[in-house]
Amino acid sequence: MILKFANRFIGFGVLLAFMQVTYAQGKKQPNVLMVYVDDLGYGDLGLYGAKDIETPHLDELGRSGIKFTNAHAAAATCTPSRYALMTGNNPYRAKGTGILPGDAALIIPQDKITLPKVFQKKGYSTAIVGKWHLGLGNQVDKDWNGKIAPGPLEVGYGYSFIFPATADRVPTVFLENHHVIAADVNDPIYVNYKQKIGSEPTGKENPELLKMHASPNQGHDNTIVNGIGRIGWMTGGKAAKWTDEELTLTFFEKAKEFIRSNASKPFFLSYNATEPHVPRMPATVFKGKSKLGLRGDAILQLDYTVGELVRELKNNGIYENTIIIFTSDNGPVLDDGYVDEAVSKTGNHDAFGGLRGGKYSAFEAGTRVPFLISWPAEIKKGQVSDALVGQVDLLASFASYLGVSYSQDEAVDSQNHWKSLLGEDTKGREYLVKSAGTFSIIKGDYKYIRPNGGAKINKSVNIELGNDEIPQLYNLKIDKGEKNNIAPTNKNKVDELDKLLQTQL
Ligand code: NG6
Ligand code: CA
Repeated sequence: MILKFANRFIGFGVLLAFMQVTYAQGKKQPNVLMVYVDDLGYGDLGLYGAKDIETPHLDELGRSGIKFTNAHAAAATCTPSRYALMTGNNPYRAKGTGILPGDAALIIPQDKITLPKVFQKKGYSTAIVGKWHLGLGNQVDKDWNGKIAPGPLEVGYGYSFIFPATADRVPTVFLENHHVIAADVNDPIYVNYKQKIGSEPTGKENPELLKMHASPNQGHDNTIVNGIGRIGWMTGGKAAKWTDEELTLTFFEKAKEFIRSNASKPFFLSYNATEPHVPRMPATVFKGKSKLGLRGDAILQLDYTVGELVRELKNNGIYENTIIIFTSDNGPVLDDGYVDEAVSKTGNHDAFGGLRGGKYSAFEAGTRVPFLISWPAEIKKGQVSDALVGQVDLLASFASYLGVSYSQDEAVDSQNHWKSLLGEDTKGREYLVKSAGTFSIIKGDYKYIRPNGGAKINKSVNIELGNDEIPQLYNLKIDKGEKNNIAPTNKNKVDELDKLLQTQL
């Protein structure tokens, strides 16, 4: 009895001591809101130089913390970049990390550390709302009408409200945790990426039903949903199919709900916006609001959304101690498969921010993306950082800050750059490897692109891919636009970087 009492007393003492430490430090674990957007360019925000579109909420976010000028996605398309962000491994380390179809199986290993697991290990509530595009289930062939697993819940998220792949791929449905929302046994959903199924109209057979046409030779002419031809075929699920104009409203309401109900405990929320990826079909109230056509309108909607999320944090009194990270999975593209006036209305707007290439490209516009971080309680406002940082580093950086350990071979490419993220270190990485068709490496002022015999231009999207049979070397400090290949006159540097790159593959 006495022993029991003594035990309790000691337990209480420990608790008290712990409370005193926390109290003495005066610090509560910060919340983290990670806004990961789709295909936004280095030049698309006011803060990064855009003049023909106004992005006040995002500019304000950047001004209240740090704007990074040298931050990179691991690849120039969605799936591989997201794979790296989630796993801390560059995408070329695993097979099948290219752009996934909408019926793909999950590609994130369940037995290894992931970015959300870092937070879960510290008792955070974790959630993902928005685009997924990392596969679902154990196989392609799956029952969309029952439980769909594994998925986000099996790799670190406690709550998930997603769409499976991209807005232009079937199935055009939402999944909450393991189930499709509004799935109906009497109208079962079937998905196929090999051949047409069911009798729903397709863009190819019924172009008269389209409200937005596909660009020539760019697919997007399979099953029509909401007047838009998609990639892949789907049948059934009448009640489950989304209306594009409601996508973002649905996502940010879910995100706000999560913020509200977790306001009193630390959380990690991945908000994966779909803008400005195709099909650009924002809420009607945003249509025609920018002078850049629907792509610009979608960016305005994104800016508004981020403003709303910040407002929600403020309303709940947790804005000051929330780290907000904003970045994009890859660079911009104008015509990515639909006739939506992105090209004809772009005018003087330079989504590429003066960089060469674009989405799909090894040139800088493919992977160098806007990257903002704010944390009013800890990060000095108004900073601009040229530190070299990779999205792949978020895993190790947060793990180090939170004191979470994992075996290094689980996330080999992720480095701890916590100090760079806070603006306390201005150098960042020693070097960074990127994979987009061909491999490239940035070290200091130099960027080397390995020779590759692939196509030089993707003609449909009108983007230079960065491929060349000869080595390319650019001095990014004086030639951000990668115009002047100095490889022929800098053989030593080429050799040095080629060797270094080899050690990373
Ligand atoms: C491409 C699609 C493009 C887009 C992209 C994925 C064609 C011709 N183009 O294959 O429209 O969906 O995949 O974009 O099908 S990403 O940002 O999710 O990687
Ligand atoms: Ca993307």
